[in-house]
Amino acid sequence: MSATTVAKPTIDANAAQLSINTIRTLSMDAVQQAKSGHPGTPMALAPLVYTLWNRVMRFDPQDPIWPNRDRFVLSNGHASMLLWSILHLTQTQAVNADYEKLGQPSVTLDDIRRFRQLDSKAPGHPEYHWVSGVETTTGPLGQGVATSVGMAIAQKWLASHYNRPGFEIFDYNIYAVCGDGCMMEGVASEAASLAGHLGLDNLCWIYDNNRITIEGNTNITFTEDVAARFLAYGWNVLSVGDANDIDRIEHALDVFRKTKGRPTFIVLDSHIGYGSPNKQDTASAHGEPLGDEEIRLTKRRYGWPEDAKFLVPDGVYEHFTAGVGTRGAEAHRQWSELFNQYRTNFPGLANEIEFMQRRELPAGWDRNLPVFPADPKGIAGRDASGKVLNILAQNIPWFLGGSADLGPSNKTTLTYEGAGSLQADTPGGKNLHFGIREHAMAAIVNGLSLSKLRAFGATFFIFSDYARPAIRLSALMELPTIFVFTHEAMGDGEDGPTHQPVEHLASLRAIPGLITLRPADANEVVEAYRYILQLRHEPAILALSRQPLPTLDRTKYASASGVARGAYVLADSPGGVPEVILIASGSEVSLAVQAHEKLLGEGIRSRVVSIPSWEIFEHQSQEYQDSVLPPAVKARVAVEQASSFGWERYAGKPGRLNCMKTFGASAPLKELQRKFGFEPDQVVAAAKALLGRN
Ligand SMILES: Cc1ncc(C[n+]2csc(CCOP(=O)(O)OP(=O)(O)O)c2C)c(N)n1
Ligand SMILES: [Mg+2]
Repeated sequence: MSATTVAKPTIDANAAQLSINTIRTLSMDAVQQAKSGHPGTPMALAPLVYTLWNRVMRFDPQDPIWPNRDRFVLSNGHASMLLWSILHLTQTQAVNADYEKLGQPSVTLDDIRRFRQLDSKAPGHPEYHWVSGVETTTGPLGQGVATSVGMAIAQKWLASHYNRPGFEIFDYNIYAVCGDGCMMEGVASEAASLAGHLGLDNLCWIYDNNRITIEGNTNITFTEDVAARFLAYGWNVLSVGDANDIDRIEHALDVFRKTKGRPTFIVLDSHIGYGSPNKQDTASAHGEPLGDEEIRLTKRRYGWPEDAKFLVPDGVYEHFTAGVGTRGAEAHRQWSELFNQYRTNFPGLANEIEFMQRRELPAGWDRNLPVFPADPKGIAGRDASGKVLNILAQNIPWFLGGSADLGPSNKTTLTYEGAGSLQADTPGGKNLHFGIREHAMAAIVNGLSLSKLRAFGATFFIFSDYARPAIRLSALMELPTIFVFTHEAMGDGEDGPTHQPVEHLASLRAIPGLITLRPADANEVVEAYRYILQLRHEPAILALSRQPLPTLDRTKYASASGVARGAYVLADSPGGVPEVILIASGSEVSLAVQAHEKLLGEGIRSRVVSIPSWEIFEHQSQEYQDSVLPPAVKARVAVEQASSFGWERYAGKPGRLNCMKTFGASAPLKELQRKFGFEPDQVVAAAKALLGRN
C-alpha cells in the first residue's frame, strides 16, 4: 500500500504553453504595477515551476498543510512572483495559524495586482506564516536551500519513526529552486555538504544557471565549476540545457525520484528575462520593471494580447485543476484512507502525528524533570541542561537535536539507551551531528521545525553570530525552534576574548519575537525549558554557563517557577520596601545574592531580582512589572557579564550598570571577575554609592 500510485494527467501542450505564459505575464504586470520587483527570473523559470507543480509535485491545493505533501522552496525568494502566480493559478486555499481552513484562496488576483503593497498576500518575498502555501520564508539568499536540508532530514526521520510495512505515511520529497546568489552563499555549501553526507535522496535542488546577478555577468565573480562541487559533495548532478524544455525538465525530475542514496542537483541553463527583446540576459531584467513598451514587445513575442494586463486566459485554471489539483486531491484521498487504517492499527503513533502536526505536547511531556537540591558548589548550566534534554527527548517522541561539533562541551548529547545518532543508515536517530556548520545548523533546525519536529541546535554562545541570520528568520517565521548556547560569558576564561560573548545577548534581545533566557541556576534551567517547550510560535535561545553555578536554596529564596514571568523577586529584605534593587541574570544572580546578604548585614534593605528573560518579563502586566521593580525605588544596580547596551531600561537613572564595556581577556575566570568588576564587594560598593552610604 503506498500513497504515491496516482495516474498522471494527459499533457496538453497548448494549455501548458498558455499556463507558462500566464505565469510570465502575471509576473511582468505585477512588477510593473508595483514599480519594483524582479521580473526576469519568473519569466525564465515559469516552465520549471509549471512542470514541477502541474506534472510532478504531490500537493493538494485544497489543503496546503496536508502532512505528506511535497515541499517547494523558492530559495531565490526575489522571484516571488513565481510563487504568487502558481499559488493563485492552482487556487491554493488559505489556512490560519491554528491550521484551520479559511474557505478563501491563499493568493487572489487582486493580491497580485497589489504585489508588494501593504497587507497584500503577494509580498515582496515569500513569507511563511503570512501566505499559505509558502513553506519557508526566503529572500536572504542561501537560507531556503539550507532550510530545505532540514526539511529533508525531517522527512527521513518521520518516515523512519512512523512508517510501517504497507503504511508509507511519510514519503514526500523536497524541491528547492535556487540561483547564482544561493550558490555563492556559504550557508548553502555547508548545508549541501551535510545533505551529501546524509545521502538525502528525497531532496532535489534546481539551480537556475543564468550567469546573471545584480552587478552583471557572473564572469566577474563566480567562475567555479558548480556542478563539480556538487559531485564532490556526493550529489547526483543532472543538467538541463534549455529551461524552456519542459519534457527534459520533467525527465530530470523523474531521474531524481528514481535516484537512491544521494540528493539530486539539477543545473538548469536559463535566460533571465526570457522573451524580452531588449532585456533578456541582462542584469537589468533581474530587479527592474521591464517598462510598458518592453512589456508590449515581450507579450507580442509570447503571442499574448499586448495590452491585456493580469490576464488569466480561459482554460488556465482548469488546466491546473486537471493537473496538480486532481493528482493532489487523489493522492491526499488515498493517504487519508491509508491514515485511517493506520490509526486503527497504530493508534499511539497516529495520535503522536496528530499532536505533532498541531504543535501540541504529548501528555506527560514534563514528567521526571529534575529538581536540584540546594548546593553552594552547584552545577553548570550546561550540565543541568543536559539532564533536562535527556528527559524531554524521552518524554516527547519528536524532540531531537544536536550540536555543531560541540556536543561534549554543550552537554547536548542524548545519552539514554536508544537515542541513537542520525546518519544516512539510521535516519531515526535523535542525536543530530551538524558538523562545524553553525549557520546551516540553524537553518536546518528551522527546516525541522517547519516539518513540525521539535528541534534544537547547539554551539558556544559566541558562535551564535554564525547562526544569526537563520535565528532571525525563525523569529520572523514564528517557529518554536530552540537554540542551546553554552559558555555564555567569560566562563571559559583562558580561551580569551575570541570565545567570550559580550554583545550577543543585546543583539539577540533586539530580534523581535525571539525569547532569550539566561538562567541563574540549575532549577532556573529546568523552568526555562518548561517555558520554552510550551511555546508554539516563538523561537527561544538559552544562554547557559560553562562553570558550576551555586544551586540556590529555594526554601530561603523564591521558587524558580518565577522564570515563567521573565523576572521575579528572588531575595528581599525583611523590612518592607527595598532601598536598593540588584538586578541580575545567569551567573551574576548568585553574585548579586552574595552582595545582597552583605548589604543586609550592613542594615541596608536590598532586593535581588533575577531576570532570566527580558522578553517574557515585558509580556507581563505593568502591575506585575512594577511589583518586581517598584518605580519609586531608583537605586538600582544591573549586574550582567555582557554588554551594558540596553540595561538603562531597568537600571534607570541614576542606576549603575555593572556590565561589560569592552571585550574580555584571556585569563582564569576568577581574575577576569576581579578585573571586570564581577565580585560581591564591587556590587556592594555600587549599591552603597547609589545610596550615598560609602
Ligand atoms: C544574503 C543576501 N545577500 C544579498 C541579497 C541581495 N540580492 C538579491 S538578489 C541578488 C542577486 C542574486 O543573483 P541570482 O541568485 O543569480 O538571481 P537572478 O538575478 O539570477 O535571479 C542579490 C545580491 C540578498 N537577497 N540576500
Ligand atoms: Mg543568476
